[in-house]
Amino acid sequence: MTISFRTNDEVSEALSKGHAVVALESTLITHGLPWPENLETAKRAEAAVRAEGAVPCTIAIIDGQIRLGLNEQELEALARTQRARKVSRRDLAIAVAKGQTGATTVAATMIIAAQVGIEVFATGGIGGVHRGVEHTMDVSADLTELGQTPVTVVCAGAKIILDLPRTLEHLETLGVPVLGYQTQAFPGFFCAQTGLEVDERLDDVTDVAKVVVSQRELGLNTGILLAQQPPESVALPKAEVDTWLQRALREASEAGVSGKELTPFLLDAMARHSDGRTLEANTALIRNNARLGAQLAVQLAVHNVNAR
Ligand code: PSU
Ligand code: MN
Repeated sequence: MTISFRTNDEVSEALSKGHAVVALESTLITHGLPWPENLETAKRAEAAVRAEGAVPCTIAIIDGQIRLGLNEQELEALARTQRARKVSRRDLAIAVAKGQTGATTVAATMIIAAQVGIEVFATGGIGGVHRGVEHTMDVSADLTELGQTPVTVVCAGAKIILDLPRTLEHLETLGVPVLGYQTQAFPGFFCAQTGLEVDERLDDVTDVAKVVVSQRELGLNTGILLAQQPPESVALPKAEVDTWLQRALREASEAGVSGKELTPFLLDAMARHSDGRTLEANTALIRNNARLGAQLAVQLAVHNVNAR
């Protein structure tokens, strides 16, 4: 059996010419956001990448085929389907072998991006160490992947639903640089401030590109986390978010939700409790991260041309 890996023409051409490409994930489309905001957000993230002069590459699995770059119909079909598998590292082989349709998480998107040489990937907020980890051992495979796959993940930090201090500790253990773009504060998804800090604040995309290049040249082979705060106009105060989150966490425990269902359940519950305010913040920060990811990819492409 040969694994089918299909890259669309635009992405193939950009990769072969060394042009800027930004990977985008698909779990946020199928499991992170409701219809129709999910499709709208996916399209606007792609548009934001293009506006900066880079090529967007949304990654998903369609009928067992690993796809890099989706057309409009495919994106819409994915946004509408109820039956996409949430595919992280452990699910990849199963989804491909069984011919399933699947949406790739941060971890799975990183794996696929790295295999074709895409260095930059933009998302909303990464997964991490869950609250109550001492009972559940629930630590997102996103962290493990960041520790072993050389892709820069542009995000608004980690999701506020998580145990953020432990998430940062784990990233440190794994040797993942945590960079703050124009911020010293480590953001928590909808929240600009979490009381935590990044390793290093960088105010200029060219300085971020230099770190990415050094990391590559040193052969360190871990990912890099590039965090920026959510746009000020949509960022939500942590105290308010905490009330919605406590309610969501209680509901999850009453309903016995755990494992891969937990993150989608909490995001959905918080969107309801906040009358859509978390949803508004979520979609805006994804676009914002896509824009920064594209700026970084463009800088890296310039560097690569000069280095030839
Ligand atoms: N970012 C968002 N919404 C999401 C996710 C990220 O704005 O839904 C997804 C990502 O795909 C991430 C996943 O990899 O949530 C984490 O899931 P878990 O905690 O089960 O590892
Ligand atoms: Mn988990």
